[in-house]
Amino acid sequence: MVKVKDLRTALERLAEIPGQLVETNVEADPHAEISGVYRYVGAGGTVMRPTREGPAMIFNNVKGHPDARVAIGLLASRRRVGYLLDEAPERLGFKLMEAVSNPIEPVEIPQSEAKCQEIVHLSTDPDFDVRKLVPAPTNTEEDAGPYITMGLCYATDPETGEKDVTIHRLCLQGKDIISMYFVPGGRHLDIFREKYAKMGKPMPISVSIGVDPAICIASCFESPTTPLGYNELACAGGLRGEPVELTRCKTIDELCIANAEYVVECELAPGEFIREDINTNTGKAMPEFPGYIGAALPEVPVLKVKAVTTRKSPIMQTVIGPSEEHVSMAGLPTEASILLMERRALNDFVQNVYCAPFGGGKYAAVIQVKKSAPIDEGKQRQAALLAFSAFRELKHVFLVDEDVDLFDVNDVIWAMTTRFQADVDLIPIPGVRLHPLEPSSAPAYSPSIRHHGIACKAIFDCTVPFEQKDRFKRCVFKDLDPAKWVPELF
Ligand SMILES: [Mn+2]
Repeated sequence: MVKVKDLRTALERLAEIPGQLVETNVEADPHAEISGVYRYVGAGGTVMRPTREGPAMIFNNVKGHPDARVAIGLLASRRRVGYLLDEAPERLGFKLMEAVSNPIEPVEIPQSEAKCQEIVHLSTDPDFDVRKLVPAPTNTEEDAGPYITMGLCYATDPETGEKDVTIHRLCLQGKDIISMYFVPGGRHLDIFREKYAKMGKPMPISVSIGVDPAICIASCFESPTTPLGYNELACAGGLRGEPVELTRCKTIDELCIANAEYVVECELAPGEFIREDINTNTGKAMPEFPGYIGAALPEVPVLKVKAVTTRKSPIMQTVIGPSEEHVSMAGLPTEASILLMERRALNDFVQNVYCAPFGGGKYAAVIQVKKSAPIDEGKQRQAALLAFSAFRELKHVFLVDEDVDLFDVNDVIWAMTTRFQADVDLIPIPGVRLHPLEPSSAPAYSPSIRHHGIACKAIFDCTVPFEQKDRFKRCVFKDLDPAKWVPELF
């Protein structure tokens, strides 16, 4: 198998595995068609049905962009992420937990060795237009415009010199103008942005697109697992066992990912804002991970594009917000964050964690525990409380025993059906801050909610009380090797 070190080698590896990658030479319009097609091919996640788990896909013939290709759905399957990170799918949370605990800092390589600068387009060129250079899809016909959905935004704290990398939704608004959305609530780049704004200085940001999938996943870690000052690129280094390579940008004082397909070199203008749907007036931004289209905001910060650099024949990477790809990117770091917290507090009481697709990777976690003695009764609820501390955007925790397959949502709901009584096993936690994109967390929905983005979180304890375990034994079938009868299936 080819070693994965960038987007191209990731695609090469998938091409070696049956059913993991398809290509089309039929022309596709980045305006609504690429996402429209992939919805049927393999988006999954919280996308409206019909959709399914399927292969990743490459569009070789992109309307208006003769030199480019577009890759989508690279991470839209847990099994596929396993192939790309060299790990069994059910162990991915543990692999990320190890990586984030054993980071390897990125290194800088000379520009002459950085593939991302094979071609350089400067914004001082009179023909420069980021919309013509970067084939960013408009995901639905209502969207505010073309969005860079897989851009690794890299910037530096102007006071401490500390670095951060995060993925933000970036809308191409003009020939050298991009709007940048920050979810309110102290995202690390937003803290940097406020510091630059106070100094009245533009903030250099490099946006690297089309990179090693380990970087896309590691960049989705958040506080408290990766607090302010933790460069998530070091976690990507930990995942691969070698450092991420960076190089110096051409026009701004910042580094970018050396093997990226595209780098958009930008400066965030202090005190400048733009209405997100300035070009469409639809009131809509783009499809977001909870499965609904995000509202266009009246005021979002403005990036001034200074240059676009690319590899030769670059491959644009994109994601459908509500797809399984988001579940992988957000959910795996969340699983790792919860596991890390549980290990520290409760040793190995928690067996595994699954941030299931129905929560978009953020809102729902299934936690599997093993009660071995009377003293373990109640520890499962302590485990749930720890999970809420490990990740603040968690809404629902489902607790199951060791004989339930936590990755099989049917098995989890079976546990809820036969091991759960709502009056004693449903634990509501009202008035807790959640996330602005979750639409039921709004005063209009419930009188208990004081502000938009506050929720009644809940624990669903679907575990058997320890002293009653004997009454809840699942049917035991004869242990044998089925391959004797149907070798073609096993
Ligand atoms: Mn961070």
